[in-house]
Amino acid sequence: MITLVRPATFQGLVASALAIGLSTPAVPRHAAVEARATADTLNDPPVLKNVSTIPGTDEFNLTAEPARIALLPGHVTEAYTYNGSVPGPTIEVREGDRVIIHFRNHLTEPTTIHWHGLHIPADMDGSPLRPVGPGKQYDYIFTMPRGTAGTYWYHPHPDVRTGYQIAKGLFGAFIVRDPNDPLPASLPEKLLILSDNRFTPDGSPEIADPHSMQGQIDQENGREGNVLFVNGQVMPKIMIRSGEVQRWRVINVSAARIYRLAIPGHAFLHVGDDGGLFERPVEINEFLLANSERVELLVRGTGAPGSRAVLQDLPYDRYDPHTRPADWEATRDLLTLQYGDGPPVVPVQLPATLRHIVALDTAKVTARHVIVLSQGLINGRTMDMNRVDVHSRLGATEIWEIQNVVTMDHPFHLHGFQFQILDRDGIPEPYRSWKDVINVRKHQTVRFIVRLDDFPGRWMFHCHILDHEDHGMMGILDVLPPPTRRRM
Ligand SMILES: [Cu+2]
Repeated sequence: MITLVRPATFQGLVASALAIGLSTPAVPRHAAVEARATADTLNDPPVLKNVSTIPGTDEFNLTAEPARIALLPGHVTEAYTYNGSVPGPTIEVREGDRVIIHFRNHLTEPTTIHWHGLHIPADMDGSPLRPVGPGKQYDYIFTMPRGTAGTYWYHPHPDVRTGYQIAKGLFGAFIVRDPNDPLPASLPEKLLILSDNRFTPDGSPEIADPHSMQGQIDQENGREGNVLFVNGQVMPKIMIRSGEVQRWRVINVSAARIYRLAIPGHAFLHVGDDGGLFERPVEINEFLLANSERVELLVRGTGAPGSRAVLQDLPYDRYDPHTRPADWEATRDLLTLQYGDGPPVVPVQLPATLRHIVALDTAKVTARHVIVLSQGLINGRTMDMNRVDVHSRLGATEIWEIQNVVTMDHPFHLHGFQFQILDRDGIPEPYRSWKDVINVRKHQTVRFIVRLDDFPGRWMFHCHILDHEDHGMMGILDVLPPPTRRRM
C-alpha cells in the first residue's frame, strides 16, 4: 500500500472518512436508479497514426481544416478541426523520441500550433512570431527531452485569434510517455479534455461582437460557455469497478473557465502536474484546474457495486466583483462515474515514490524579474511583437515574481520552460512539481524559479485567459546565447 505524505496545507482537504487502503467502499450501496450500460460512453479522441517506420522516430500528419461536424450534439455546423475531429487527435510519443509533425493549414486565415508545455526549440514552439499562412505548411521537428513524460496539449497561437480558433474547435492532447513509468501499466487510463462553449441557435459557436455588452463582458471575464464538455461530449459516463484504481489525465482547454473539480464521496490521489509526475502522491478531495493546466489523478473506486457518482465543477470565484456572472455559484455536472454490478476487485499495489525531482537551487539565481499583472496589461503594457520585455541569458537561473494587482485571477503561462513554484504570498509551496502555468489569484504574488538551460530565442509569456491574451496581455522573453556565440 501507498504511504502518503500530506503537506500541511492539504490537511484540511483530506477526507477523514476515506481509508487509504482502497478496500472499503465508502459510498453506501443504493438501488440503481437508471438502466446501466456496461461500457464507457466517454470516447477517447482518435490517436494520431505514427507513419514512421524508424524506431525512436514519431512522424505525424496534422491538418487544420474546416469541417461540418456537431460541436453541440444534434447541430451540424462548420467548425475548425485538426484532421476532421474535435478534439483533435491525441498525439502520443515517448521520452527521447524524435518527433516530426507535418502541419498543413487548410484554413482561410493564418494559424500556428503551439505545443503547450513542451521544452523544444523556439522556432518549433508555434508562437505568434511564426504564423503559418492559409494554404501553407510547416514541419515541427523536435526531440522529447528525458524526464518530461506527462500530459500536454496543442492549440493554435496566432496573434489576436487564439481564442476564436480554439472556440471553433482547434485543440488536442499531447501525451509524452516514460518507458519506465512508475505507475502500474495495468491501471485503466482515461483522458478528460475539459472545454466549454456557447452557441447560436444553429449550433455555431456564439462569439460576441467586441463592441456589444456581451463582448465587453467576455473581454473582461474571458469567454465562458454554458455547455460543458468532456472530450467534446456532454455528460459522458466512465465505468469503474468497486476497488478499481484508474489513472486520469485531465486538461483544461477552456478559454476562461477555471474548474474546481470534485467527485463527492471520493478522494483523489493527485500524482502529477503540468510537467509530469510528482515525487509522491498527494491525497485531495478537490482541486482547481486553471486554464491550460493539466493534472494526473488516481481515481479509486471506493463506491459500492451498482452505485454512481458525478464529477462536478464546484463554484469558484475568480471574477472581478463588477462582472461576476449571476450564476457563478452554480455547481455543474461534467461526467458520471458508474459502478458496475460486479463484486469488488482487489486494489492494485501502488508505489510510494514516483520519481525524484531535483530542486532548482535558489543560491544559483543569476537574475530576478518582477511581472505585474493588471487588467489587460503586463507591466503596464500590451503586447508588441517587436518589443522584448524580459532579457535573459542562456544558462541563467532566474526567479520570476508574478504580482497580480487586480481583483480577478490571471493564470500565467511561460512558453518553453518548466518552472518550480517557490511560494504563494510568501507561503512555501508544499511540494515540488514542474509547472508551465500558474493561476495567480486576485491580489496574490507567486514566485517561481526557472532555469533557461537551453533553447535560445524569443518566447511568449502571457495570461492564459484567451481573451486577455488576444487583447495583448502578453510579453516576450528573449533568451540570448552566451556572448562568445552572440549573433552579430
Ligand atoms: Cu488574464
